[in-house]
Amino acid sequence: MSEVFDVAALCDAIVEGGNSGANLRADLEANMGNGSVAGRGVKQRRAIAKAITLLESTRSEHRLLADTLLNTLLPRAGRAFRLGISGVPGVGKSTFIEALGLFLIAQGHRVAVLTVDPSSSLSGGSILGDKTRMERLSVHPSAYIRPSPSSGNLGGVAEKTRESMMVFEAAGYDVVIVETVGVGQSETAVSSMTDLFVLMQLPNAGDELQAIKRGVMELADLVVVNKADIDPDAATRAQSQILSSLRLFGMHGHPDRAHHDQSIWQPTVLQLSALKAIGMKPPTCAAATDASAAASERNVAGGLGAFWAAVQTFRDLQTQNGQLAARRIQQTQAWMWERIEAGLKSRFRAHPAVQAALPAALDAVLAGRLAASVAARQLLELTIIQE
Ligand SMILES: Nc1nc2c(ncn2[C@@H]2O[C@H](COP(=O)(O)OP(=O)(O)OP(=O)(O)O)[C@@H](O)[C@H]2O)c(=O)[nH]1
Ligand SMILES: [Mg+2]
Repeated sequence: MSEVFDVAALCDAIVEGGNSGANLRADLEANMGNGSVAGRGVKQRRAIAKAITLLESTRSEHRLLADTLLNTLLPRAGRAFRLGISGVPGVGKSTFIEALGLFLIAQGHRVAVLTVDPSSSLSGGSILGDKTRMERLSVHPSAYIRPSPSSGNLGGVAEKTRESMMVFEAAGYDVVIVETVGVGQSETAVSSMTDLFVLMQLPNAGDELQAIKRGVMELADLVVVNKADIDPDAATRAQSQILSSLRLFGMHGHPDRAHHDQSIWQPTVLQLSALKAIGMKPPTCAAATDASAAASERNVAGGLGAFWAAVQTFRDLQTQNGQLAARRIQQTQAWMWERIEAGLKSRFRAHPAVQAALPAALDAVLAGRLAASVAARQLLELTIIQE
C-alpha cells in the first residue's frame, strides 16, 4: 500500500518546528525530565524525513503532492548558507564535515548535511551512504544528516538533493553542507547548487598538480589541504603550489568565473587536519620532525576557525558585491532549464511514435545509411507532428 501524505500538516510541522532554537530547547528540556520522545523538534524531524520520502518517490501522484510541498515551503527556503564539499574518496570529507558541523552547532547554528553520490547509479549501493557515519554529528539534535538515495542517475540524485535542501532551509537549518565524492561531474552538480564550493586535497596532491583536473580547480572557491598532520612540509608545499595555480586559473580563466577576480575574492588555500579538529589524535608519523610537527600544530589548531573565517569573508564579500545573489539567480535559471531538458528528453523517449521508429533509425545510423543529425531531426519531427 502506498504511503499517505498530508502535505499541509507536513509543511506546518516543518516550518513551525524550526526557525528558532527555542522550540528545540523546549523540546530538549521536555525530553530531559521524562525521557519522552514527543515534542516539536522530534515532530519536525519526522516531518522532514517524510517530506524527503515524498520528494524521492517516483509515483506520479506523489509528484503532484511533492510539487505542492515545494511550493508551500518556497517562501521560507533560500535562507541558509550552502556549502559544497568535494574531494577524492578517503580525503577526509566526512571527518571534516563532522568537525565543522560540531564547531558550527557550538556557535548556535543548525546544520544539515546532504550527500550527492555518483556511485549509486553504478553500484546500486552508496559509497557515501555506507561510510557517512559522522557518529557525533548524526545524533546531535541540531544536525540532520541525509545520505543520498541509493538508486537513480546522478542528475536524479542531485535533483533530490536540491529539493531536500529547500525542506531543510524551511525547517530553519541555516547551514547546509553538500558532500560529494570527486569523480568529475558530481563536482559540477554540487557547485551548481551551493554558495561556496570547497575542494579537499591530500598533502601530496601538490607534487602531482598536473593530475588535478583544471575544470574542477576552477570551480573551487576554497581549497583545503587535509591530513596536514601526516606530513606538514608536504602540506605546506601543496598549499603554495595549489594557491599559485588557482591564481593562474583566476587570471586567465573564464569571465563568468568572476569570483576569481582578485578584487572580489582571492583564491584561498588552507591546510588542516580534520582528525585533529574533531579532537582525535592522528597516528604519529615518522616523517614529521619536531620542528615541523610544532609548526603543524600551530597551523592545525586554528584550522577549523581559519576555515570558517574564510567562509565568512567570502560570504560578506559576495553579499556586498552582489555575486552571491547573482550566483543563486544563475543557479535557479540553470536548474529550471536543466529540468525542462530532462523532462523533454524523458517525454521524447516515452513517446509511442519515437519508440516505434527509434530502433530502425538507430540501425540505419550505425550502418552508415543515415546521418545521425538527420535521424535526430526525423525522430524529433515525429513528436512535434503528433502533439
Ligand atoms: N591522519 C589523518 N587522517 C584523517 C584526517 N581526516 C580524515 N582522516 C582519515 O581518513 C579516512 C577517510 O576519512 P573520511 O572522512 O571517511 O573520508 P571521505 O573523504 O569522507 O571518504 P569517502 O566518503 O569515502 O569519499 C578515515 O580513516 C579518517 O580517520 C586527517 O586530518 N588526518
Ligand atoms: Mg565520506
